[in-house]
Amino acid sequence: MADELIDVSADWAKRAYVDDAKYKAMYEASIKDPARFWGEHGKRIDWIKPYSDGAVRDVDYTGNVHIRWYYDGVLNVSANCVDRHLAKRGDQTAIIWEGDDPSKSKHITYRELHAEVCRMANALKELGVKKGDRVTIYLPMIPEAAYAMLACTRIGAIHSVVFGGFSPDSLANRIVDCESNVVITADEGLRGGKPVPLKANTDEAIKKAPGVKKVLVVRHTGGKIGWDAGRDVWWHEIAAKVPAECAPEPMGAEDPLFILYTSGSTGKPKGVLHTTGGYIVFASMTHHYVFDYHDGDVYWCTADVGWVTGHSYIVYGPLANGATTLMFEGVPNYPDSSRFWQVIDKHQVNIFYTAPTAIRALMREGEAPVKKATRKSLRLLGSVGEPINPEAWLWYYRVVGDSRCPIVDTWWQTETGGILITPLPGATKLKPGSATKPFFGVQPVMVDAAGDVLQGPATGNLCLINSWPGQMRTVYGDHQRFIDTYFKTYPGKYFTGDGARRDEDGYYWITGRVDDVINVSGHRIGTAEVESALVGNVKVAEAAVVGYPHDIKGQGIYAYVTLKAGQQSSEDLRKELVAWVRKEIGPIATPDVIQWAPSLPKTRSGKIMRRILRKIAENDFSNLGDTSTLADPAAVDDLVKNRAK
Ligand code: 6R9
Repeated sequence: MADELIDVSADWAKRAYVDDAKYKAMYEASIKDPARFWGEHGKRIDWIKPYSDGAVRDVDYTGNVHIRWYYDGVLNVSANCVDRHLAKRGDQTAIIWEGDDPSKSKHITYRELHAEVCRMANALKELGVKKGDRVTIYLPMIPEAAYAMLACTRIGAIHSVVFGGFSPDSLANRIVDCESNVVITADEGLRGGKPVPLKANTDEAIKKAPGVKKVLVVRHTGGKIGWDAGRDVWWHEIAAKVPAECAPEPMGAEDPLFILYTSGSTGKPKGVLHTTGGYIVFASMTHHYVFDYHDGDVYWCTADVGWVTGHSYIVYGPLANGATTLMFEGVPNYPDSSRFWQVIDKHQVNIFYTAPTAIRALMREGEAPVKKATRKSLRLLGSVGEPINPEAWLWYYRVVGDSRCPIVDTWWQTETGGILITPLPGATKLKPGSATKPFFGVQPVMVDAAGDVLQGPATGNLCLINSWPGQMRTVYGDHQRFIDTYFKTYPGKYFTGDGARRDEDGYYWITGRVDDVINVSGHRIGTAEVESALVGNVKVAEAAVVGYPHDIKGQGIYAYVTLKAGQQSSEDLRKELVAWVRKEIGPIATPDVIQWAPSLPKTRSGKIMRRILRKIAENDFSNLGDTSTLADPAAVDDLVKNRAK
């Protein structure tokens, strides 16, 4: 079943930008002469000073690693996402906002977007923000999040968006790491009818991030908040005073655009740095081809702007293309599990892009909530964030898309800036569960543990050779960590951290992370982060965290905890530790299972044997492998015997 090939209807293919032959020709050209290919496609963006032919591409994956694209060009991202559309589509809707409360929605035209972005840019200038400064954005899914991002790019400030679900501590760490002096937040967010105390969290975070001098606050729910008159500024008050015009700052193509923190296998989250020219070319081009975006289409990506998917495919890609992009504040099951499909009918959505975890959760509710809406406007479906199992894929295809909408299963990462492996609708026959083929310019290779490149059908670690313009340039403030994380394992290649299989048709099947990163509901969590939160509790001596298969979330978080001497395990303590991790990191890191471990299986050199812990968490005791190298083999027996239910 997993290998059945699904073709798109002839009607559908007629409208598509590319067919199979065109994909092959363009792909070949992109690999044969990348500088020429990307030199041509870079022109889809407006440049204040065009890049020269010789400056399209300058990449070295060895030594100190440098990646530069369009490097002598000058441009401004907000001008590309807003100003350049004014003449032709000033009155077209740029953003449809759908509130958490189904009775609340609004349309923002490109002309209105221009005024709001300019006002916010002027407000930031008033607060002392200058070109190159870092601004932290901690906002719910409201249009002001897009205004804030675009306002930063307008004046050349570097934004760092922090997901509204992160705790005050996580927010503080991110503010401190990039040394932002200004935070943009809201009184509260709203999800599923419940308020999220963003301003209170910000106040709490700033106690640990004293460098913050100004907080710009959007009034959203009108909820009660604390106020520091010397520091806090209402957005609506300053907006009423500043002009609705602000000249876009000319930026070098390689000037930083934004930082986005993401979890890795070790240490604290890293600040992934993207730069201006290459990122916007790549976000715009992938949005155009992967979603086959045509003028007038209504496009909806359900991600949060706190993740890279929200950056590239709610804000930058769609707006650079003059699209109508829908921004949804709520959750899939509020007021009920028909919400997504109701919103699709309400706003006549043509292209819908969501995550497998949402599909699996909605699938569990059966077909009735889907059938409550016609979904007639739908033309294309997309998936992102984690592998989609064929069962969920087929349900999405048959039930949601009525077997007439192709699905684009898009594989990519925060680090890649945009989609790298994906079907192109109209060109690529689909296989449920496979991300299929590389996008233009992308050269995946399968590598075995020894670093040898595998040919033909193969299973191995997924690496990329050959850069693409949207690639991250460095880890903010730590270039050595960039080199060590991505280019050391397999010298000369970018290592993704994912495992994959390439089948006999050259299709890629991503199997998931091969490092110590867990993908929970499409969110990356480093096991090291959860462990460090756990051992931060005074009652905990040691902790080891692994992922295990979870029906809805894809992977769940399984924590083995060794208590300090004198501490007694109990249901209350379990709850206390779960609450502790939620407070330290945020609800996305909530451990699903805590198993008390009198001791953890370790090698004689003291390394925790995660392979064994993963097996036990998976309830698979058949092949625990060689335990003879363990310092204390009895530790394993105890864990097996007491495996948590
Ligand atoms: C865009 C995004 C990246 C990790 C990535 C991989 C997993 C994303 C996927 C997928 C299988 C897909 N992933 N898309 N796995 N099929 N279509 O999610 O970025 O949050 O950085 O996560 O997500 O494991 O390495 P990010």
